[in-house]
Amino acid sequence: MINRRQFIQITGAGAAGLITGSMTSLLKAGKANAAGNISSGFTPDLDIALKATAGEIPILPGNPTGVWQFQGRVLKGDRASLASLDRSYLGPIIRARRGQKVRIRFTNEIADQTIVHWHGLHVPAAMDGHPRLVIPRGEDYVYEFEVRNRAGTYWYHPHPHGLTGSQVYGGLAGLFLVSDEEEETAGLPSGEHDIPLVLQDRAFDSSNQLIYLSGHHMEQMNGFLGDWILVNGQPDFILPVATRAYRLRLLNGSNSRIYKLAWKDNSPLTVIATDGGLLEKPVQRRYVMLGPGERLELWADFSRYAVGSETALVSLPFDGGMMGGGRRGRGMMGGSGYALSNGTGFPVFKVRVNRPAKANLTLPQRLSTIKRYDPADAVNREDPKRFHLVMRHMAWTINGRTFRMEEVAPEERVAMNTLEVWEFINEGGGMGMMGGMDMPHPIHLHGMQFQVIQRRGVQHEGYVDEGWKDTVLLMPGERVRLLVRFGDYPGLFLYHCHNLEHEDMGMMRNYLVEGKTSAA
Ligand SMILES: [Cu+2]
Repeated sequence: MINRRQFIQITGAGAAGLITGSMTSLLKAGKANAAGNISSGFTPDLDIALKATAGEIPILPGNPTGVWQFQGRVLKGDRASLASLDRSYLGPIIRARRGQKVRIRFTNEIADQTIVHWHGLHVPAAMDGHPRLVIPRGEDYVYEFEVRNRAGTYWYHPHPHGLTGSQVYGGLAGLFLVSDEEEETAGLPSGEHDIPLVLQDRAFDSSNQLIYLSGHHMEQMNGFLGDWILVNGQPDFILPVATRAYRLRLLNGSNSRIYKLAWKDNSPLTVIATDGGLLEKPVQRRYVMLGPGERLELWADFSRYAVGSETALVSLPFDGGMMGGGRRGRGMMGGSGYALSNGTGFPVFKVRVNRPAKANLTLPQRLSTIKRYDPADAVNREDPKRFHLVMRHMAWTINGRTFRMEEVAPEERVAMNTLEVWEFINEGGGMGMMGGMDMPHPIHLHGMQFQVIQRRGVQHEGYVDEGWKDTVLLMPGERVRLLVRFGDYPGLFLYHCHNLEHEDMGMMRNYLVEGKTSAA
């Protein structure tokens, strides 16, 4: 498989401007688009131009902040398929229906090489944003895929090896919301009552510019933690609501921060969806854990609040398993001088009940149908594949290995259309382990949604494993068993820690789906 840049190098054209008409048609001629070019056999329902570019945006009072951001434009299809978040560096919200064919013409206008990953979406390997497919500034990569996922809250962000943390931190991330018929008949709040909330933390210097890692190895081993909590790119976020029910779509888009979310008044959270869409029925939790990359959707009914009252979503204190101290900086908690370590409590956003509602919805008792995998159908049901999350030679590894661009170990080979049991183990004790260095690891599998069938070593109740997942959080001492069905797309996909600093250090591996090429 080659991308356009490699093609140009191979053919000796050297620069995009030198591509002749016949070469252009040659580039477009392929029946199956496996190389990021426009494919003649693909008729999109939605055709989008998306670029990663540098910009400036006011975040804190005073100087604007230099950021990177995705900017989009609808070329064909419903203009409402792209929606910008007000005054935010975040990329446009992309809305698509299940079954739609989507083309995204991505252009890289930032200095770094990059590539875009559609987190949670089931797409062919060439469309998944593997780091081997990176493009330099000035190049483009065309994504073409059919949306096959259930309705849900997915997202997109860069995935170049070693640079994902800095690029997401710089502002490159956006939501990808999928709708379908099942969701539409579930009776959920919609329109202005369906609210995306992207949680991220950032650190700023005295002229309001973003500070990332200092370059200290220990800081990267921990993962980046900022002392400002931003919601949809804004500090001190306030959500104005009416006295009625809302659907709140939460994405943890932070590099390494984990949230232990609860309502300020201790009322239980009503969870209606996880990474891969709606649960079968709502579940209640006193609090929920949300690791980097994970999504949760809440049913939040403010009808029992008086107009003029306030509440808040908070992050409760927990043992974050930090390896060292946090960043020094100005704190949002009244300027204590220290940043928020992973596990320090803080308010996430305020809710201000500012108007009465004329009508309300009642919480549906049935949300969707989830087809449960049967562990007995797994090809390795007697012998789960085990993946140990361990530190080795001062680097986070999976089974002692770090990322190599095209390397696939024996246990990382899987067959198309087979169900496997994968177990991730965060129990430390690996080679080179030192005491007190256990850390949480949110593990993300590309290409599909999986089911969590067992957790051991868990000391709390904040997980929502009832629904489809693509990212699963393991706190120190925990192990989790997953049922994973490898689908109909062959090729190289990633699995990795979604602590983006861990990922950039190489806590990422390939898995290879082997089998005959499907027609799709
Ligand atoms: Cu990790």
